[in-house]
Amino acid sequence: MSQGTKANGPQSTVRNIILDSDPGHDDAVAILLALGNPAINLLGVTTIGGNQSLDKVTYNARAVLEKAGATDIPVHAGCDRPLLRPLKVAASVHGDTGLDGVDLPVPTRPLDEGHAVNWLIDTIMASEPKSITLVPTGPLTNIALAVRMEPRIVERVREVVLMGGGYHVGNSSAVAEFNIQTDPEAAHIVFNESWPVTMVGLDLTHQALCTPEVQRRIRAASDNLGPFVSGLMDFFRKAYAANQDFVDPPVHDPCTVAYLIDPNVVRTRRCPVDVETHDGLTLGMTVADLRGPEPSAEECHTQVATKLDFDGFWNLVEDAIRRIDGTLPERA
Ligand SMILES: [Ca+2]
Repeated sequence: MSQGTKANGPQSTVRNIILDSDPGHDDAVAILLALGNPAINLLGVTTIGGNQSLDKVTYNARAVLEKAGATDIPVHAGCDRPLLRPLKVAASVHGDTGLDGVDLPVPTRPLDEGHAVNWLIDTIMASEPKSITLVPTGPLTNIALAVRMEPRIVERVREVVLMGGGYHVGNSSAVAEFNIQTDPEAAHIVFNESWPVTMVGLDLTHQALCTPEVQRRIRAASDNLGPFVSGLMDFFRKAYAANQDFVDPPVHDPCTVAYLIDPNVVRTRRCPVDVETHDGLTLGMTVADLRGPEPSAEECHTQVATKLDFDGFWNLVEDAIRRIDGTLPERA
């Protein structure tokens, strides 16, 4: 499938996005949702050490694009560790490869040259102002470094829609989520820049459960990506049952892309959010101030995702798989 077929003129409502990710089972679904929805134009994937080592997640990103036939999408490798802290990968959730549970195709497209941070800066600065949305679904190290190296990207990016954090829920600790706690200093930088930030956190993504019924539908959607995603979910289901006492696994990362496709699928509330960087009980907590009336966009540049339209979300995922694999039924 070629991304060039998506309408992308000045009047177009198609969103140009860059996925900054650490695939990862749910990152893989986010990539497929971005590829398979006509409202999204995926400009490229940048990678970040997180769920697994940088080398492994970068290979996984390329392999997922290969599986989807999207070898026109560039992949640039980014930082292999957080700004200040050692990387602690999430092998218990994503396995030794980072994408355990499926056979990955060997990527035919070579890894693109150039560090992800340089590519992010160059791509954003060469584009029309406010034409690119950043979608980080891993630790925020690459994005924070890009801001420090070229502060003008803050004005130039349309918005940042990230998976991370939570206002009432944690998973790495009682109050902190994995992506944010992995590099809290980077997250602090990203949340405190003036660009619009939407935090799609655990409060929202724990509603995106891949139930057995959802998984059956996805498996039957096509012969290629249907069984592929279902295989990923088989592993994810066992990992979440063993580690976090979930009956069905929450598929976090594609909720960011779903929000960009249709904000009715992912509801938000505007509120100040900051990140705890002090070591101790609350390291990496995203502190959302939900007191008082909801502030305006002029008063507050951050918002948090609150309520998922479960059926709407999974319809988008199934639809994307069908569109990529060419099994989308013609609609009257
Ligand atoms: Ca991720």
